[in-house]
Amino acid sequence: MAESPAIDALVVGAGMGGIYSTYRLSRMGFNVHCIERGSDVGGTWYWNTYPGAMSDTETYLYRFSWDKEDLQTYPWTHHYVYQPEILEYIQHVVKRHDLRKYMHFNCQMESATWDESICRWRIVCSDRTFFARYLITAVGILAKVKYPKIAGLETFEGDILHTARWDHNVDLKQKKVGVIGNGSSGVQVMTAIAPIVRELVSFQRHPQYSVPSCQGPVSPEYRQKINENYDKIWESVFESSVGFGHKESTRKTMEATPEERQQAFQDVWDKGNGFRFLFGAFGDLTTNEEANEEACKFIRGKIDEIVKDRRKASILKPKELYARRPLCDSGYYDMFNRNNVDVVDLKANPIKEITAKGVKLSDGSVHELDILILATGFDALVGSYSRVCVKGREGKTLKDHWEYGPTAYGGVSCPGFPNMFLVGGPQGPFSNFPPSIESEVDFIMKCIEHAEATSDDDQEYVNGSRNDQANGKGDERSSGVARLSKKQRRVMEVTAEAESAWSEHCQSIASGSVFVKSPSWLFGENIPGRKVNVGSFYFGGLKLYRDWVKREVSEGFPGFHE
Ligand code: NA7
Repeated sequence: MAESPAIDALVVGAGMGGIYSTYRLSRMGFNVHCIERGSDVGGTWYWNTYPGAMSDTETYLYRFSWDKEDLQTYPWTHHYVYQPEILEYIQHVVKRHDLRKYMHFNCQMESATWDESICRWRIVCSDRTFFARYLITAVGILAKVKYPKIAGLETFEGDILHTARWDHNVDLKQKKVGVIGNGSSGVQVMTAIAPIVRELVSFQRHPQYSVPSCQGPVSPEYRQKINENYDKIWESVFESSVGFGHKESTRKTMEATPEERQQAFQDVWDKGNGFRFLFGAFGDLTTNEEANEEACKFIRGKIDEIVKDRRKASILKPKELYARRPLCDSGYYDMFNRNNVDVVDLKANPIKEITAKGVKLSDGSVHELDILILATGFDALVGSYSRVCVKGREGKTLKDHWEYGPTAYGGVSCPGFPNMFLVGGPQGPFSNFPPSIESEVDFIMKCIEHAEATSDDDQEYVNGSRNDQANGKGDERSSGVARLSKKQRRVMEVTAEAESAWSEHCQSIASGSVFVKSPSWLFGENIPGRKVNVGSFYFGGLKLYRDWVKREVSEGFPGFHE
């Protein structure tokens, strides 16, 4: 196995978080490498290639904010981007900034161990070992696929497809298709394939609230307006709570008259987007159950209007609060008006088993299928870390650290894991993902700059190692590291107290929100046996997160050891 020379930083993952981290570190003059277990860049958008896969952030904001020229010139045609275009955009960014030269594909991190004697992470990968001073894990929040445990699944004789591992060789045309799961992935895949399959059955456990996306082509005038205002637009995104580019209301739902409420909901329904619906009409839908129920009534009313078949409409109408990650769609409810589409209420009639021929329900009925699609989601947040053994100081593992639920200071740092930074880790901001990733990476880079600034004595060593790298010379682990002085071994490591305070802060904000009232992947409740962790995200919003980062930086990183 190849043993790579010691490097300044290793980035794990070449999705949007890993790409931005690699970009920043390379521009800071670091000797950075980026490994990716897939065969190319893209992360989520490399793996999730099912029909209909689309970002529900509007196109102009599903971008990196830091390359204005590219923002203004890169072509896009519709209000939302589908997976192939997102992947192309990501590949384009990597090419434009010449980042591929730092990347190793088909390379999986297997373990990472902090080596106190050399003040570095020893990262063992499938085909090489790195010794890195900084370890940045951008391994994806929704990367570990969740397969359901259903009796007899392996006996099914047709094709089984998971939305996150799509096999494009399987032809859906005129096939009898069943879909288990109706989250974002299920809603998108069903809406996309309904017109081409012979029969489509949605095996639905919890019904979902979904609003129109209002996908459609953009006019040249619209694009020009965006281009002219990009600076202001990003400014307002970073000053907002969820970062989706729409106005966030502060108006209280119950202070409006019933007519005003109806109109306000209708306005955001007409404009489209789940986040706009949840945060744009009123400011208290996620904190006040009575207000939330008003939104529920509105959407249930829409389902009744749209879906003609009363039985289907009744199954599709959620009874719980509107308290999961909001969804939007391109005609999901309307799809059930097609004669070839049906929905089965698994709450009333659960799946008994999967047989060779299809899905057998508890009442004994069997739905014969050619293809079974699993849109059953992910082991979110911690799932990606369960594949690897990360050992920090004194042999403490990340698994030990997360025994009572995943935590990370500002979403990026854990006590006992020096110089390791997580992108998209637990307790990061719950918002539109690209600006959330950028905010975290910006914080991480500030931490690294701070660590470097406190190591002035390093200059000779650091320059030496970089020169060695540039000259293609040997392994500084045996040469350079021996020259390290105590001062040079300063690292960024958060204190246990600071992390617990952050964690309590996350829990207290989440406890005041309706999100915790509905079981979902946000709190790990989709994984049987997993302890529910209400503090798994920071629900304070993007602006407050960034304000907190600014304070942390200006006050000299009080959360970290001296
Ligand atoms: P989600 O949102 O976790 O949805 C998974 C769906 O699969 C959901 O409807 C689940 O029903 C259903 N599910 C999971 N296991 C089973 C079993 N055993 N039986 C029946 N139904 C099951 O994943 P997605 O991929 O759609 O979306 C994840 C995120 O990606 C999304 O929020 C966006 O941020 C992008 P349940 O609701 O648990 O009853």
